[in-house]
Amino acid sequence: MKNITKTFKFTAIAIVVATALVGCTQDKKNSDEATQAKQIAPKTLTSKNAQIFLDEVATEKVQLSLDSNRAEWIYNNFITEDTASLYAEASQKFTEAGVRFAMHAAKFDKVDVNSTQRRQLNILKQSLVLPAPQDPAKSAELAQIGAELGSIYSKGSYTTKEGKKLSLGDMTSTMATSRDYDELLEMWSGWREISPSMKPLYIRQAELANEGANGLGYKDLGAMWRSNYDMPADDFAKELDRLWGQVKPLYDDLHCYVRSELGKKYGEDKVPQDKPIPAHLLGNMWAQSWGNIYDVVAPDNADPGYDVTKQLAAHDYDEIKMVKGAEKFFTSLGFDALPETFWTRSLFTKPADRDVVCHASAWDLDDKDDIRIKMCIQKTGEEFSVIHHELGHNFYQRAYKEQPVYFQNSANDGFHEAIGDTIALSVTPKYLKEIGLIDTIPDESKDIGLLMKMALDKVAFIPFGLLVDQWRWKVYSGEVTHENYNTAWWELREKYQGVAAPIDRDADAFDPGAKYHVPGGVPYSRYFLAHIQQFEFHRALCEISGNTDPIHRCSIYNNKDAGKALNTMLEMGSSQPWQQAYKVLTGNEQMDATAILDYFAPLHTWLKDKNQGKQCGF
Ligand code: X8Z
Ligand code: ZN
Repeated sequence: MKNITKTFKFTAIAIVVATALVGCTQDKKNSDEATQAKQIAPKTLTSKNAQIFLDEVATEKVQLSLDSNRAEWIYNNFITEDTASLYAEASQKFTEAGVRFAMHAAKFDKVDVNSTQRRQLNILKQSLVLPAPQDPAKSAELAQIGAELGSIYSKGSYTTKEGKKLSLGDMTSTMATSRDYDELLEMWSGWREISPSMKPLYIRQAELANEGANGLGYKDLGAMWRSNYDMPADDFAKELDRLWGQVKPLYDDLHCYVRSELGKKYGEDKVPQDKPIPAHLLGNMWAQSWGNIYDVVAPDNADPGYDVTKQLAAHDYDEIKMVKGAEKFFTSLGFDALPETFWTRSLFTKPADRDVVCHASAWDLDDKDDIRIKMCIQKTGEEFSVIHHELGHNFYQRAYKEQPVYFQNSANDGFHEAIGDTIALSVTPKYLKEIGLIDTIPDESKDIGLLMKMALDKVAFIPFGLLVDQWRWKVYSGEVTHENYNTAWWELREKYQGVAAPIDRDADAFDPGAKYHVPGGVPYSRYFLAHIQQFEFHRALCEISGNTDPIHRCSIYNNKDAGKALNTMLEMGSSQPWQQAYKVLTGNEQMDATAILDYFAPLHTWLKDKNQGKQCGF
C-alpha cells in the first residue's frame, strides 16, 4: 500500500488501512483458521515458540498485504460505492488480523527472546494506525467509516457563486496564483464546506480506534502513535517540542516579514500587524507551505530570475517527462531505474471520467517490484518537488525489500517522508542548468531570493507539521471534546503558526476534516520530523560528495558516493532502532535542527535586519 498508511508493514505512503482476502476460497479460510488456533494457544511461551509465531505471521502478512493493497489501490483509483465496500471489507480483515497478531505478540512480553525477535514482536504490537476493537461488528464499522471519510474528501468539490463546479485541484491552483482577497476567501471557505458531514463519522472513528488501542494496552490512540519511535512515548512528545524550540526563532522572523509584506499587498486593515495572518493569503489551501506567494514577499534585487513552473512549460515538460526527470536524479546516484510496470500501472493524471484519490501517494503493491505512484500531477515547480517526494518513497521501498517482512519499512516514519525531499533539496540552480531547464546560474547576490523561496516552503511548514497531531492527540485523549474540535484546531493554528481563520467559523464547521490526512487517518508528525531530518541528510550527503559550495547551493546530482551512503541507510529498513540508521548517514543518534538553521542562516540574518522596528509576534 501506500506509505502514508497504516499497515503492519508499511508499504505505501498514502492513507488508511486496508486488508484483504477478498476472493479468498473457503479452503484458504479454513487453513487460516487452523493457523490462528495454533498461534493463539501455544503450550509454552518460549523463544522457540516466538520464532514459530513470527514465521507463521510473516507468511500470512505477505498475502494479507497483497490482497489489501490491491483492494485499496482499486478503490483509490475508482471511487464508487462498490469499491468502497470491497475496500472496507479488505480493510476490516487486515485490521482484524493486525489486532490478532498484536495481541498474540504481547503474550511474549515477559519471555526471554533474542533482540531481533523482540524488535519484530514490538513492530507487530504497534503497527496498526487505527486498531479495531476485538468485535467483528465494531471492526466492520471502523473500516466502513474509514472508506466513507476517504470518499467524502476525495469526491469533495465546491460550486462557486457563479455555478462553476471546482475540484480541490482547481482550487489549489487559484489559492496559489490569485492575489484577489475575496476570490481567495471564496476558495478557502468553499473547500471547507466538504467537512461538516465528516464530524459524526470522525467522532465515532476516534471512539472505536481508542477502544482498539486500549485493547492493545495503550491509554489512547495518540499514546499508541507516539510509541512508535524507539523511545518512551512521553519522550517523543518532548523531543518534538525541543526541535520546534530550535526552529521557532527562525519561523517567527519569517512570519514577521511575511506578515508585513502581506500588509503592504492587501492593506493593514486586512492583515493587521499585531494579529495572526489570515489563513487564505499564504498561497496554499491549508497555509501549510507558502512558496506560492514568493512573488509577494520576494526580496528586492535578490530574485534568482527564474520560475520552475515557467521553465517546465518552456521546455515542454508534460507529466511523464516530469516523473522521468525526477527518476533521473535517483539513477544519477546509482539507483536502478524504475521497473517498466511503474510506468504502465501508476496514475499520473486526473482522470476525467471518475473519482480518484488525487492526494499524491507512493505504493508498493507486492513488496517486491510492483512500485507505483498515484498523483493528479499539475505541471508546476511545486508538483515537480512532490514527484521527487513520492519517488523517494518508491526508492526506499525497493532498497529495503530484501529485509525480513517485519523490517520492510523506514527507520521511523519521518525517514520515509524525508528521502524524496532530501533529493529535492539538490534541485538547485546548478542542477537545473545541468539538465537544461535554465540557461544561467544566478550569482550569489541572489541567494537571499533562493533561500526565501525555500524557507516559504520548508520553514513555514514546520509548525503546521507539528500541530496536526497535537490536535489529534488531544482529541484521542479526550482533552478536546466534540464541541470544541474546531475551536481547539484554530487555537493550535494561532499558537503554532500564527495564522487565523479569515472569517468566523460556523458552529458545525470541522476544518481539520478539510485536510487529507485527518479523514485519511494518516499520522502527521512524520512530516514534521521529515522537515528536520531532510536538512541533516542533505548536509551529510553534501559532505560525502565533497561539496564546497554553501549548503543551499549544493547538489548531489550524479554523485555515486552520496548515492551509496544514502542506500546504506535505506536498505537497513527498520531492522535497527532509527537512531542507528540515522547515525549511519549523519553520524548522530539524535535529531537536531542545526542543519536547517545553518542552511537558512544567511536568510535569518537578513530577516532580522528587515524586521528591525517591526512589531513581530502574534
Ligand atoms: O502528504 C504528503 C505527500 C504524500 S506522503 C504528498 N505530504 C504532506 C501534505 O501534503 O500535507 C508531503 C508534505 C506534507
Ligand atoms: Zn510522503
